[in-house]
Amino acid sequence: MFITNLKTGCFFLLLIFIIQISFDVPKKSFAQSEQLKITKPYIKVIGKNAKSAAGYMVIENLGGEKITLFEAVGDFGFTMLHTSEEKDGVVSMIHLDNVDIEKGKKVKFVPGGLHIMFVGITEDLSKASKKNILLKFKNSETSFTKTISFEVKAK
Ligand SMILES: [Cu+2]
Repeated sequence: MFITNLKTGCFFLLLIFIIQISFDVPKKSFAQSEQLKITKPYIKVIGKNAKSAAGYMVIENLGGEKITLFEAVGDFGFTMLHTSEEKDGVVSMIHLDNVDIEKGKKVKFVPGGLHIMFVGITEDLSKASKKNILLKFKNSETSFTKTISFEVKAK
């Protein structure tokens, strides 16, 4: 009887411990990702079976410190962070390792400027209505992710 109680006691202690661990970790990253507000996410696709496309959105930093976007991941091709620059009438794209969003600021990914570049696209995006993109962010303490549903706007 005592042994059974001891075993049961240990089991419940372990269970409580496991539950605490599994709740502690997501709570922190949840709080971090809540500091970001992402609006108007969409992917502009031109034509059928396009091999490349661009993603746009507005990221607002509601937190108390700088947050950096360092990667975007989709399941239909490779992604990069780009900005566009016009020089002597020629528009070229520049690869970025990071995009900083200063505290209290909004950073707009818009046509002709910042964008998520999708290349080597493996499916006909023009047939999709939405695509999930995983955005990876970091601040001075940690890194965290946010999955955003991007509306596909095909032309
Ligand atoms: Cu680009």
